[in-house]
Amino acid sequence: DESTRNAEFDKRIEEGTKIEPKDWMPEKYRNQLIRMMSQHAHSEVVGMLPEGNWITRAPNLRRKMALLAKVQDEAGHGLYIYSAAETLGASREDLVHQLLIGKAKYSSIFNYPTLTWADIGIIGWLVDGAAIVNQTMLAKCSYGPYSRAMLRICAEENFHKKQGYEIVCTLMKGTEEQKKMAQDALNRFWWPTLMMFGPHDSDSPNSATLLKWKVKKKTNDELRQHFVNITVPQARTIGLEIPDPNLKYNEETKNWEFGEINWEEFYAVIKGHGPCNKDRMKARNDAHENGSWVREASVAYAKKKQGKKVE
Ligand code: FAQ
Repeated sequence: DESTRNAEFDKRIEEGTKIEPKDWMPEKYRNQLIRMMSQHAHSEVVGMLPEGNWITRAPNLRRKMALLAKVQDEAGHGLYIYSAAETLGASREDLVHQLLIGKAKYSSIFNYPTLTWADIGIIGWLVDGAAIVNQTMLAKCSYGPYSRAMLRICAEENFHKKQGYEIVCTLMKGTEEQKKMAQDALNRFWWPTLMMFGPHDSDSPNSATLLKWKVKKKTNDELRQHFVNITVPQARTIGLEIPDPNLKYNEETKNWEFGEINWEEFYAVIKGHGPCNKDRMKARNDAHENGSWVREASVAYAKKKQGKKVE
C-alpha cells in the first residue's frame, strides 16, 4: 500500500540509490522535479538571448566562434533537460506552452540586458560559474536522468566559464576604457548573479522537501556563499573590485561575508517586472511562431512515412 511504498522510497533515498523513470515515486517528488527541471530547461533556452545579442558584434573571428559554440551548447542543454523532464511523464509541448504564456519561471538573471562586449565575458565567468556551483550539486541528486544530464552539462559549462574569464582578463590587460568596461559589467551583474541561487534558506518554500529527497544536497545560502568564496579571489587577481562595501573576509569561518541582496528587485524580476522580461517573452513567442512551419513539415513527413510503411 501507499505507506509501505513511501517508506521503501524513503529508504532508497536514504541509501543513496538513484531513482529511475520507471520506479515508483511519490507524486510530490515527481511534480517537484518537473517544476525544477522545466524551469531549468527554460532558463537554458531563454539564456541564449542575452549572449545571442552579441554574436554579430563579437570583436574577432575567434571570439565569434567561441560565443556561437557556447550559445549552441545552451540550446543543447535545454533540449537535454526537456528530455529528462519527459522521463517523468511531462509533455514537452505543455512545458513549452507554460513558458510561452508566461506561467512557468526561468532564471531571473536572463532578464538583464547585455550592453557591452564586456557583459559577454562577465556572463561566462559569473553566470556560468554560478550555474556550475549549482549543477555540480545537482549532478549528485537522487533522480538518475537529471543527475546524469548535469554531469555532461557541467563539463561544457566549465569551458563557458573559462572563455568568459579569459575575455575579462584580456579586457583587464587592455586600455583604461576596456578596464572600465569590465568593471561596469561586473557592477551590473554581480548582485543579479547572487540572486540566481534563490531566496535565503529561511524564505525558500521548496528547500525542505527537496533536501529531504536529496534533489538538493546543499541549501541556496550554502551554494551562494561557496560561489562568493571562489569568485572574490578571481576578481582581485585581475584588479576588479566587487561592488559591495560590506564585503569582508572572516578569518575564522574562511568565508567572504557580503552585504544584503535587494530582495525587492529579485521578486519584481521573477514576477515579470525585470528590465527585459517582456523582450525575452516576445523573442521566445516569435521564435515559436516562426518555427511553426518546421513542426508542420515534420508532422506531415512522419505521416507520409507511416503511410508508406503500411503499403
Ligand atoms: N530565478 O523555494 P525556492 C543556466 C523561484 S543556470 C527565477 O528556493 P527552489 C545556465 C523558485 O523557482 C540557471 N526564479 O525554489 C546558463 C520558486 O518558485 P516556484 C538555471 C527563482 O526550487 C548559463 C521560488 O522562487 N538553473 O541556465 C530563482 O528550491 C549561461 C522560491 O524559491 C536552474 O534552474 C531565480 N534565480 O530553488 C544558460 C537550476 N530562485 O517554482 C545560459 C535548477 C528561486 O515555487 C547562459 N534549479 N526562484 O513558483 C534549482 O537549483 C532551484 O530551482 C533554485 C531555486 C536554486 C533555482
